[in-house]
Order: sequence, then structure tokens, then C-alpha cells
Amino acid sequence: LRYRPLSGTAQTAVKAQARGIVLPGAATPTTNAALAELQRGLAGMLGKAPAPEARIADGSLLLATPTRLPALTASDAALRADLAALGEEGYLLRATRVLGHKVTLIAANSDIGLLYGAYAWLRGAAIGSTASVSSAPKLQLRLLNHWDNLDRSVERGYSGQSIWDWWGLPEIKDARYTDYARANASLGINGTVLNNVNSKPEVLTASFIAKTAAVADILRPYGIKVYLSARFSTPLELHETSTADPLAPEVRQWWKNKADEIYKAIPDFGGFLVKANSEGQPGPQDYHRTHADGANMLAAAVAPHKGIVMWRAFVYAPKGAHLDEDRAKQAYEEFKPLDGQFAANVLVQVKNGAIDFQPREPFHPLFGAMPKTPLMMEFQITKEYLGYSTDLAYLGTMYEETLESDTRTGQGAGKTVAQTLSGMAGVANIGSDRNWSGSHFDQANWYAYGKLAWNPQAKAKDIAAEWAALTFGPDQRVVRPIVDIMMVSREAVVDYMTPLGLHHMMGTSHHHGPAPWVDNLERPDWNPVYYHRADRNGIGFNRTASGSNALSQYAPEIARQYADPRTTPEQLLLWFHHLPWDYAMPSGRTLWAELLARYDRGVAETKAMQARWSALKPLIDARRYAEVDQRLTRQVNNAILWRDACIAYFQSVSGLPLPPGVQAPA
Ligand code: GCW
Repeated sequence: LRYRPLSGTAQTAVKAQARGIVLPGAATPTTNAALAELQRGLAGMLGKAPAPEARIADGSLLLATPTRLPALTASDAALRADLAALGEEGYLLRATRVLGHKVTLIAANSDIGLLYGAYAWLRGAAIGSTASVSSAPKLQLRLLNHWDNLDRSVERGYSGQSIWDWWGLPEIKDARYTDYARANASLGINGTVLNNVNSKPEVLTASFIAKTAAVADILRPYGIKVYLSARFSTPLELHETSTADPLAPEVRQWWKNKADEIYKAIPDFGGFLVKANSEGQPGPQDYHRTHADGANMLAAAVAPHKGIVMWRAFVYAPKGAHLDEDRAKQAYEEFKPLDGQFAANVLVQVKNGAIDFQPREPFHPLFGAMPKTPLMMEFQITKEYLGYSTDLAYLGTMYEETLESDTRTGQGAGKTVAQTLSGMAGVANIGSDRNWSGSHFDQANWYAYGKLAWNPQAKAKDIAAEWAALTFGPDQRVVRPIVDIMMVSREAVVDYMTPLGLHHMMGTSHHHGPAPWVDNLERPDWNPVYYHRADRNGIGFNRTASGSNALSQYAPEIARQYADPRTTPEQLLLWFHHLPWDYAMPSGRTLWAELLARYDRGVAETKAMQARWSALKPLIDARRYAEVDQRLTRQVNNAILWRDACIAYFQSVSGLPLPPGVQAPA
């Protein structure tokens, strides 16, 4: 949404497409938002925005639906068919003739489609792309999840305070709420959960409902619904019931009344997100009920209002968590048997992997395993385990890797993870920092998430190129090297933190920096040693039949393939296998030497990223150049720290010599 001034032929081309803006029919809050955005964008790019006009003329930028302008499709069967294929939210852009005039057409079936189309057209104008476009979202639910607390602290947030100023609401409405809506609508995000999944009962009291309603009013014209995270024991904790048992009539009635109260204030309230019986949160199991009992009780309360319940599958409990159990198995064990038992308006929200947002995880075995239950993907946009907002890691490639994984369920070639989804949620990295996300490059992760929620088959590289051009300008001398940096960045982080399938070795509780040696936490499954299992003989977590057998939760074809280290993808090797240090890797190196090489590669890639950025100095504005440069310096130090600490630790365990030429870390 930068709308940099254009010059030369780029300027002439955009001017010619928008001599006047025409939007037939009555104005609505959404069409007003579209018009305002077009005027803002064109004013930025051309210096002056054309006025809205009543009549279509040559050179009009025409925004129309078949209802607003029946003539649009009356005699154009092809356009009618194209529009019919776009559904409620899709749009198309094309240069065409309408009522005898040459126009640039933004067409859709609804006002929200027109708004999405307006953003898409502005994007094309900014980066010089005039191609015709037809686009419709593949997923219905495209949400952000804020882990924002009511006191404005943000769990795993690295970009300042929460943008939601609960104290000031409902009267005081920060102008950034509208900018937030604009940014999200430009990507097609259509819902947002305002508060942390570690929720508080207060958020469902009358005063917070009024505050939430004020936010909902601001987001509504942009097609964004609000949702809240609900704490399962809310009625009990507010002392309004004597239990939180989901089957108790007083509890069911309380939630029905609560839903009625919320919908009176927010008629299009989206529904609830729930973290239950996980990490100490209350839930139905406290009353010996199942996740389905809990979810269905809430679903019944919101169903009359067309609300939904998103029930998280991120569950793990202290019980039984000793060294020979595997935390990675618990979600599947608890949820798979419930397939078919959830109410129609319940979605189960599953993290991309079975542990916890690690730099690399295999896809979660629940994808493809619950054919009777709509599933949502939960990605983390905020970089809890990938170096916060100090380290540059473009997550588009990570999301893409998960989405295109073949679950080997379904017919024929099987279904990719993307094909098993009904919706997507991204744990937001948005905060009150001036740059919104803690660092410039972290905006790209918000952007890539939104684009992939709209189209889970989109390519991370194309998204990176589009983001870079919109952010730094379309000059290919800038875009190309930036895309190169982005495309290698996440793999570099994997290499210097957790190569070859290692995971969960970050510093305790804060999750930043290396701590593979930690073995004394209150719960064994919090200890890094529980995950890497390195000893004198070898390293890695045996998840095959001779180990935890977590592998059996995958489709038989995958389980068979990964049962053998030789046919397990190298990048997941130590996720599934415990191997001797002298295990022969395909490279010809021993496992020990390969591990050292990966750590070195991570450091080298990070240095190369920094060098590429340095070369861009003359082409980037001074402020952003310096801010990114400082972070890359820090990231190189971070990478070296990770490498040296992990190698020193693993060497102390393995007792192996370092290869010739490698210095023991100080
Ligand atoms: O990744 C872990 C985080 C917790 C988080 C939890 C979850 C909201 O460390 O901070 O709590 O996952 O996803 O529920």
C-alpha cells in the first residue's frame, strides 16, 4: 500500500487506465472503501487522483457487479460465465469494452469482490503489470489469530504492544485499525481473532463485547469478521455457573445466552477459537468429556447465528510425558477417533507440524486423517522459534513446503495438505511498531501468509517477487537480489539452528538462542535433550516402529518410506531416526561431519545474505537499508552462536574429533 510516485511510461499507462472512476449503483461502506483506496493509490502514484464520475467513458476505470450494472453481462455471455465462476468473493480485471466504451474493468459479484479487485488492480499499477486477472479464494476462512492479551502484551510478539488498545476502546479508535483493515483486505484476509488463545474470562463480559463491537464496526466494510478466543471455564470463573462441564444444562444455557448477547452487539460475529486441555488451559477433559463434547456445546450456542467454533488440536498434557512417550503423537491420538463426531459448524485447527512451529517439521499427521471434519491450518507468522523479528527468515517457502506435501491419503496420487483444508489461520506478527511487524522483512511473512490463505497453491517465489517490488519498487536490480535473499533465508535458519530434522533445541521459555544441553525442566517434554537424544553413540528421535512409532500415524505409503533412513528425506532424518554418528550420509560424509557441514552452511548463507544486502546500499533508502543491515549483522552473530554452541555441546556428548581444519569453538 505504498503507492510510490510513478514516472515516464509507467505513469502514462496507469493514467490511461483511470481517466475517471465509475462505480454504478448506490454507495455502501465497502464501495466507499474501494473508491477511497483507488483515490489514495492513484493520488500517490500519479500525484492527483481522478474524480469519481457518473458516466462510463473511454478510459474509465469501471467497478461493476451484474446487479449494479445489468448491462455489464446482459449481452456478454462469456463475461457472465467468467463471473459466475468467481463466487461471492472473487474478482476479475480486464481491458474491455462496456456500453461501447474502452474501459478498464474491475468486476465481481459482490461489493467485497470489487474491493479485492481494486486492491489487485492497484498492485498491478504499482509494479507495472497490466495482465488480465481472474481470481477467487480457494479457502473460505482466511484468518489472523492475535495472541494479544488484554493488557496489550503479546504472547510471542516481537513488534511492540498489541495494536488493540482495549483500555481506550470503544470510544477511542486508533486510526491504525482502519489501516490494519486495509492491509488485510488487500490480501483477502476475511477474519481476525482479536485475543490470545490463552484467554481470559473478562473478554466475554459486557464491556469487552462493546469494545469488540467497536473494532468489528471498523473492520466490517473491509470484509473482515471478528472472532474471540474463549476460555472454556469462563462461566465458572465469572461465578455465573457452578461448573464448566459442557454437558451441564446450566453451562449450555449460559453459553447460549452469551452468544445471544454477543450477536446482539455484533450481528456478524464470526465465532470462537478455543485452546482447551493444552498447556494448563481448562477444557472438557476436566469433566471427563471429549474435545467433541466441548466443541459441540459451543457450536450449539453460536449455530443459530451462523457462527463457527475453531477448536485447536494443539494439545499436550504433562500426564505420561516421560522419555519413552512422544509428545508428537498426542494430537492425533486424541482427535483422530473423534472424526465424524463434531457438529457441522466446528473446524479443528491443526498446527502445521506435530511439535510446535519449529523451523522445519514434517506436516502434521492429522492432515488427511480426518476426512469427516473440516480442518484449518494454523501457521505461525510471528517467528517464535526462528529468531524473532531480529533474524530474517522468509516463511513463504516454509508454508509452501507444508501445503504442497502429499499426505498420500485420498485417491490416486493422494491429496496435498492444501487440498485437505477448509481454512487457514496465521498467528499474527502485527504490533504497534512503526513498521507493524518488528522488521521490514517480517511484513513479507504477513503478506505471504495472506496470499497463501487466498490461494494455497500460490508459489512462494512469486509472492516474494511481488512483495519486494511493491515494497522497494519494481527495479529488477533491487527485486532480484532481495528475492534471492528471501528464498534462501529460512533454510539458512534451519541450518544454523536445527539441521537434518533436529528440533526444539531453543532456549527455555523464551525460545531464542541455542540450548541443546537443557535436561532439567519440570516436564521432560520441554527439555531439548528429550528431542535430540544425543549420546556417545548417536543422535536423533526414533519415531519408527522400534521407537515411538509416531510414524504409524501417517498414511502407510509414507510410513513405509520413512521407516528406512535411506528413503527418509535428509531434511527430516533425525526427526524420525536415531542414528550412529558414523552413519554414512549420501554425501559420503559421516553423520557427524554432515552435521558440522550443515551448521557451517547456515553461517555461510547468513553471511552471504548480508553481503547481498550490502551491495544494494545505493539502491535502497538510507533508513530501511540501515535497519535491515543492523539486523543482518545481529543475525550473523546469532548464526555463529548457534553453530558454535551446538557443535561444542554435541562434541562434548559424542567425544568425536572435529574434522581437520575446524577449530573447537571457544
Ligand atoms: O508455541 C507454543 C507457545 C505458547 C503458545 C502455544 C500455543 C499461546 O510457546 O506461547 O501459547 O504454543 O500455541 O497454544
